[in-house]
Amino acid sequence: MVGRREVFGSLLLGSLSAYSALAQAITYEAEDAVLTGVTVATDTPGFSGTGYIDGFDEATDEILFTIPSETAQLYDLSLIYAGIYGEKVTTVLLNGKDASDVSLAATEEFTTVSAGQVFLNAGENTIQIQSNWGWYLIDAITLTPSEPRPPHQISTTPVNPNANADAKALLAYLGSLYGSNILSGQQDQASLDWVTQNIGKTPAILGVDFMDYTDSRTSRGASSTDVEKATTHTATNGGIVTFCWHWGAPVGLYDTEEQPWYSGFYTEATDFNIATALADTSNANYTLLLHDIDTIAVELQKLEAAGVPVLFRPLHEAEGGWFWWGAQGPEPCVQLYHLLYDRLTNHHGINNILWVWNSIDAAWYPGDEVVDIVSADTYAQGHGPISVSYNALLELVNDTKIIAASEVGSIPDPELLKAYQADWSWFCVWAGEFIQDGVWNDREFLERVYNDEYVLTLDEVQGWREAGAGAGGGSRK
Ligand SMILES: *[C@@H]1O[C@H](CO)[C@@H](O)[C@H](O)[C@H]1NC(C)=O
Ligand SMILES: *[C@@H]1O[C@H](CO)[C@@H](O)[C@H](O)[C@H]1NC(C)=O
Ligand SMILES: [Ca+2]
Repeated sequence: MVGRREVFGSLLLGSLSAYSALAQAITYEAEDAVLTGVTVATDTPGFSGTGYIDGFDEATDEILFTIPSETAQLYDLSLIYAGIYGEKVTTVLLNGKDASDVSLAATEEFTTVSAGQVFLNAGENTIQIQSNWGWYLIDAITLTPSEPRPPHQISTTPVNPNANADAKALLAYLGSLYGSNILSGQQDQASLDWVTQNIGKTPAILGVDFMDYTDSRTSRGASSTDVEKATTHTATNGGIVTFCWHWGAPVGLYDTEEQPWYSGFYTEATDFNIATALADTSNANYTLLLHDIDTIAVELQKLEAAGVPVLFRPLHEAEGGWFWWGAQGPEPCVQLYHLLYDRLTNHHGINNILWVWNSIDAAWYPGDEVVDIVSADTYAQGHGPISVSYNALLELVNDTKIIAASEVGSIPDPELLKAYQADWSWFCVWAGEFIQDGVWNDREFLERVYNDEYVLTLDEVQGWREAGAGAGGGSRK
């Protein structure tokens, strides 16, 4: 229990309930921890305890705290630091793994910054603060038992007022499971089949792509049967489908050896400029965008006619900037999203779509009135609950929308999802190596996940349409 002291002067508080609520925040002084390559200093005023730690200048420098916890429990972790050398980044490890980076803004005084949540085991735990960029002062860390999250406030009414019964039932079904289960998902039919053949269970959700339907690709020989595969997965096999769209730029593909046409959704493979194209509606490139959207509309109408609602995730990972639709910043991207929504919903009257948005940054958010579900794509290895992204999305929509892990490399561990209250509605593992190489997800782990009660597979989502209709779209959970 070295270095432990109560943060709040609990004896000064009058009421017992206030005492129990506040007394649980515990500070661990850095100067009392095990130090490697760093030193205790006292020159900068405002620290707690008897000093703070300076001298993070080598990659191996670290502070190691030993933290007892009476029970296995989730805590909010904060760092008290001073950024007197400017903006930096530090790395925090829990029990020697699950590394996460914490940004430290430049400050003149000691300041508290959130370092996310940590699930401590009963007994002794370790928290390490490792150099990363180095050059910051660490005074202490604090741990506070996380507040139980209040009940979710999600809406299960589609944003399109004319959404059809299939779309309504699907959103209501997802809402009825939210926080109680996660649906398994797999990108690509061949990879989904690999799971069936090797793990003995079939993912509930098939992820497919509108990539190879538009002119700049079909004119160069591309073709796709993803719409047929999606129809079979839902109409014949009783599953659920999600479509992304690696939208090849309609024009301006470099089509060179380094940047071949089939990479045409990447910013670096085209000089197509989304801001210029959207600047006026008489522009030839604006017309080309509409033409591509109209091409996808034909495919969506086939799915609608076949009774297949679509979790549609266009303009994904926009905030990363690596796709042309995100290359000119948030404004043209949000404009393109509204154009897509309006063209498909109002012009074509397509009503089987649930609209899945895929960036976390609020500057990119297209608005509550055009988004049914928010999501994030994350490729961290090691089966963590991705709780930092989950909590950021929760904040983005104030817990009013369902949240999905729309692309992952490693599947989050169901035990950690529950412990961290990271209530992702579904996960979708990306295709090929991510599911098959034994590195992102090893065989033993896949067998455990696919047999976990918390994880729903194709056999367990049979009848979702009736269950969703029964759950009643429009309810709030
Ligand atoms: C349309 O985009 C192409 C490819 O970036 C570009 O060369 C062309 O100038 C654009 N046309 C207009 C009218 O802006
Ligand atoms: C977020 O939701 C809570 C609970 O419904 C509500 O009290 C609060 O006003 C909402 N905040 C915003 C910013 O919408
Ligand atoms: Ca201190």
